Amino acid sequence: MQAPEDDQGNPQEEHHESDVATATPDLARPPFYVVVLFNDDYTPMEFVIEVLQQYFGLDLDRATDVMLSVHYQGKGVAGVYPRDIAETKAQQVNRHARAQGHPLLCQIEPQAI
Ligand code: TYC
Repeated sequence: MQAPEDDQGNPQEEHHESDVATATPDLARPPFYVVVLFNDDYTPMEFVIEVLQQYFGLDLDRATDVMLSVHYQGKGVAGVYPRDIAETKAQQVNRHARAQGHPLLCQIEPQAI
């Protein structure tokens, strides 16, 4: 295939959409992560409320709201933190839940822009 030329016959750089999209991948990464709780059929509601109070600093009313939102919607945000803190909190919650015999799942996701 012939290289593209401008109207003077000089070779031209080809530009693709993908070049632009990958030009600054690290700058586009959000620095904050959301800690997400997932619903399941077995973890007691009271346990989830306690987790939200103890690990995420929510008061009883807010913890109850978030727990019910997870229960009905399938997932919900417990908090938003820099990545290291978000990872640590998710690990702590999963370890605590497993130690108490509950399947409660906590994961982190990059914060939506
Ligand atoms: N669905 C659970 C129940 O009915 C309660 C629950 C809420 C579990 C939130 C997990 O992240 C969760 N006991």
